[in-house]
Amino acid sequence: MTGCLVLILGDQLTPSLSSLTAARKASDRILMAEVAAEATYVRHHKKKIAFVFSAMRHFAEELRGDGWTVDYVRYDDPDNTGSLGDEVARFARRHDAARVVVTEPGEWRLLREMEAWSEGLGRPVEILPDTRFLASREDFAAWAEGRKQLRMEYFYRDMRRRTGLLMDGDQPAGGKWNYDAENRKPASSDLFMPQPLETAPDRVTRGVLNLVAQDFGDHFGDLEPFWFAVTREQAEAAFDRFVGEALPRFGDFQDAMLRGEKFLYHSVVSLYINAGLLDPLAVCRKVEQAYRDGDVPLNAAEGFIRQIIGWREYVRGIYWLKMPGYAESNFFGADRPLPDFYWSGKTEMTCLAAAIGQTKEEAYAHHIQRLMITGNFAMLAGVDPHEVHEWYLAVYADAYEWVEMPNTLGMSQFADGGLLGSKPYAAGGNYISRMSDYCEECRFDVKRKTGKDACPFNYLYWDFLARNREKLDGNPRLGPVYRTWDRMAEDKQAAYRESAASFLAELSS
Ligand code: FAD
Ligand code: DLZ
Ligand code: SF4
Repeated sequence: MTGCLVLILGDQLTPSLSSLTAARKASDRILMAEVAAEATYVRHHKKKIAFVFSAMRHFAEELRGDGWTVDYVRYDDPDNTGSLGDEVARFARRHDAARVVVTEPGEWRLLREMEAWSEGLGRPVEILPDTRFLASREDFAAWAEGRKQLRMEYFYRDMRRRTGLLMDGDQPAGGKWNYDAENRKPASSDLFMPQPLETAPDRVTRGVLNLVAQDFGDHFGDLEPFWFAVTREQAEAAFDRFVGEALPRFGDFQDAMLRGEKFLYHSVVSLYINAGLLDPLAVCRKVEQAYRDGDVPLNAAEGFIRQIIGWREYVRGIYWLKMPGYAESNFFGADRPLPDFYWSGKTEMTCLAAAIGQTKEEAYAHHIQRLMITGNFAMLAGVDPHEVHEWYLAVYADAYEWVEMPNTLGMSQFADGGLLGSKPYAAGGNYISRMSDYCEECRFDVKRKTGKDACPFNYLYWDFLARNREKLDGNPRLGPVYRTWDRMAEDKQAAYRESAASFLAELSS
């Protein structure tokens, strides 16, 4: 064969992918492989593996229908070597491919592996940029160059100008760049609650579900009911349902949490965008159109678009700018093992039980649950940020390191010392009580500050601040908080710290 072998990864399911656009149907072959190395480098949630494998199988069929020659290696193929590098070697040799072409992966570990492939293969491996992002790695590095602080807000404004999204001439629609202040309303359970579109598993997905049940039965999470979209058309239908039913209230209730309502007004599309089934710019254009048509308010449209062209692009930029060192970040030197209840959901703290419980069921929790419940607790309790990172990478269907790691180590654990956020997202029970109904059915009392029945978030919050004072004292945004602590009577301070010490001792045992 004189052509190329084009490797397509499980999160590269996009017809306009750079490796596909560079390839020729007549002479090149596509390789896709379900491999143990990718399915187990962390113990991914069962639903995540099922989603990736089923979406891969459907995409391979789409490519074949479009005239491509595709070699597809199933997980249970007896000849499957179990790693992408070995599968590439097997097929490159079998077809005597002139070279291997691949779009860069979303994880640093895999990029390093790929860079070493060519030597063993004895043929060139061409790694192309991933053009599915608005800002290339170089664009982000140029933006970051010379800046003292890398604040998302300024990056986001550049992305608005560049895309023209929600711009009226050179001014932001409505006169403001950011409507976040309007997006912090608590929800109440009697509101009409939209649900994400559920896709019934077809024959291909059923086959994958059987495989995952058999080979990944000991991984975290419930496999069924499985309702994720696994093709572009299905994902688009799910997104259209969101725009029609949930988007109008997305902004208002973006930070709210309710018992029994796993999705509220969120889109539940991150897994589709990250796997390549939905195009990030196209979904933003649809949302802008809904605003221009008068179907959704500006705070909803802006809030949604900011998450995608702002946060999503920004965290990817940070990841590639700071890796590999970023993975080692541990600003507070935290070393507590991740509590077992992160895997079982068995805890008397209702907020954590709810967030972890739905994570187990759906491989999904929305942003504030990830940030202010599971993330906040781990940081306050001093859990090793690398254990926290591995947990997030494993349990969510949308998790790939480029997006998960900066969100976890940077935004939620402040392990990068403030590169990504200007202060730690630390909060006591009062915040959770204001934004949710969790505390109404909790064995702990959110109003109590110390003692056995007090909400653990209350004393852990002060203990965290006191324990890490040396590291945080210079942070201007924490000045008022430390002044409050300093004004507290000594016995009250001691009570906070004692309650925290006995809670943490019990947690460790
Ligand atoms: P919506 O609330 O409907 O938001 C719309 C879209 O905006 C999302 O689909 C997503 O594409 C994008 N988005 C929103 N917030 C972020 C963000 N902070 N970073 C990047 N994109 C964002 N997101 C992932 O895609 N993968 C992860 O592995 C991941 N890990 C996270 C870990 C932690 C500790 C935290 C705090 C956040 C993490 N996020 C991650 C960001 C965010 O929580 C999810 O993108 C969001 O909850 C997905 O649900 P949704 O599709 O309903 O989003
Ligand atoms: C997440 C995942 C899983 C579970 N399995 C595979 C697989 O078998 N084959 C594959 O090509 N990709 C898989 N993926 C996605 C990769 O892990 C992902 O491409 C890298 O982590 C880079 O983002
Ligand atoms: Fe969570 Fe505290 Fe509220 Fe219980 S009282 S749900 S532990 S915030």
